[in-house]
Amino acid sequence: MLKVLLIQVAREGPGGEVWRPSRLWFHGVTLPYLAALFSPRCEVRIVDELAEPVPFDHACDLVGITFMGASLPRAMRIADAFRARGRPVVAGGVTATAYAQDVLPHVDSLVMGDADGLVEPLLDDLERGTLRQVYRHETPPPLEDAPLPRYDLVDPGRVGPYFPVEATRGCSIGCSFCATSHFHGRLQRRKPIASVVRDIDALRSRGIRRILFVDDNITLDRRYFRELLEALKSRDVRWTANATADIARDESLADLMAASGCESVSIGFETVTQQNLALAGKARFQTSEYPEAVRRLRERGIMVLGMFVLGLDHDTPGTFGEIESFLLVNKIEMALFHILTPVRGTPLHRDLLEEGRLLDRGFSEHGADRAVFSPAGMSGIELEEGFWELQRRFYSFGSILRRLVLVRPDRHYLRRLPAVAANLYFGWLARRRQLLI
Ligand code: B12
Repeated sequence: MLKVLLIQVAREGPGGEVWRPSRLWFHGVTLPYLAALFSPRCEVRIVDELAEPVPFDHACDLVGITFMGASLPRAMRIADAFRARGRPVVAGGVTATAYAQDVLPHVDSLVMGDADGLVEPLLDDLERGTLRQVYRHETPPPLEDAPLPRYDLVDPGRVGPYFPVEATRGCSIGCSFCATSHFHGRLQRRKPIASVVRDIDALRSRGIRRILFVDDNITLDRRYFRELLEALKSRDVRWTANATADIARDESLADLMAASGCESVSIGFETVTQQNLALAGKARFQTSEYPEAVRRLRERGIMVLGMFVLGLDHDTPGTFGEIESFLLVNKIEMALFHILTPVRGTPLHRDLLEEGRLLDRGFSEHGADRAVFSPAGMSGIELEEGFWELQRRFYSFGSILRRLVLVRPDRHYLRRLPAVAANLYFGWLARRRQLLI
């Protein structure tokens, strides 16, 4: 049997160090899923660098690496190091695909797009010594045969309580800045509900009851989403997922979410300025409907994590305060802010390139706290400073008290209290100007 080592590369700090949290609360399904694709012919070891160091001397026939955003330079150094030890290296994933020309000089092969259906030919070629530079599908493959991820390879002592499950891949909305909706051709593919339930049941049999759906937009096809929720109802799990701001328009759907164990949703609000939404290709949503959406979820005990991108063209130095007050007034439990990153292959990247607004700052700057383009309504410094100030103010003690503690108690009050601990931790990070990962 071939031996394969699969590595998820972490991001480096300014001094080249890798910050390793004591526990990975959330993780992706990439490694366990890839492990399942390789397993029929290989003995697989997976290493998430956020949880353990890279074992450079591990004896294996192939090293597979996956990475996101600012981890690219480190991933390339890791690839070089394995190749220097005589190990062939294959890379894959959204970032590797978007930046293929930067990755190819450092690897033996690159899988662009989904690996489903490409692992067999890759292994055949590896055994024959004829690895190709690029493996890719003409059209994204269906997910009918998606295997059960190798959850057994993940150490629950280091990871969790949330375990990742994938139901769908891709999103058809096509926000101008989103890497994955363009990566998957603005098309959503769905796993059969039976396969999703199989994955969840495999986790339940390991005593895991908390599920993170890693899907870009699991709510897109409402019929499918409802069917999935019906199947979850009897399974006694707690789940969280990405959702869009229109999710609570239909109150019966919100009821079903609560009844199926929905604990929280991450909503891509992106902005509180309607012109920005239009600019980002999300004009079908209305910022004016955000408060009602939050209220409907809140009264059902579903917490909201608001996700925002900063630096859209209608953002000004006043935007940070507007977002903060929206979050305070609506008592939103958590929020993640991200300065826009123009990823190659997205309309945002194309437009900024045409307008001469891209800054040549290197990949290690492609993090949530860096402006790698010239914003329209403020300077890059103002954007970066505004990012930290917003983070610090939102997670300040006063804000936590107003949003989570000194609120009129309802029957879900106690369920929200664990969010206080998460808020305090984020506040501690913000005061040190440190990103979560
Ligand atoms: C879960 C998740 C996380 C988790 C867990 C990460 C982890 N360590 O596992 C957390 C929250 C930690 C995280 C963090 C970040 N993430 Co993230 N994350 C995701 C998310 C939602 C799901 C990943 C997943 O499980 N996908 C399902 C699997 C099955 O699909 P897949 O990974 O694409 O893999 C398939 C193929 O791509 C291919 N493939 C992938 N890798 C490889 C490797 C080899 C060798 C081969 C052969 C094939 C292959 O085969 C797989 C099967 O077909 C994706 C969005 C998405 N839908 O993918 C964003 C996403 C990958 N993240 C992204 C980003 C930007 C980040 C952050 C940089 C955000 C930040 N804070 O700044 C950080 C960086 C973390 C780090 N230090 O590296 C972006 C990447 C965009 C880009 N161009 O770089 C994405 C695409 C989100 C988006 N829409 O923009 N993330």
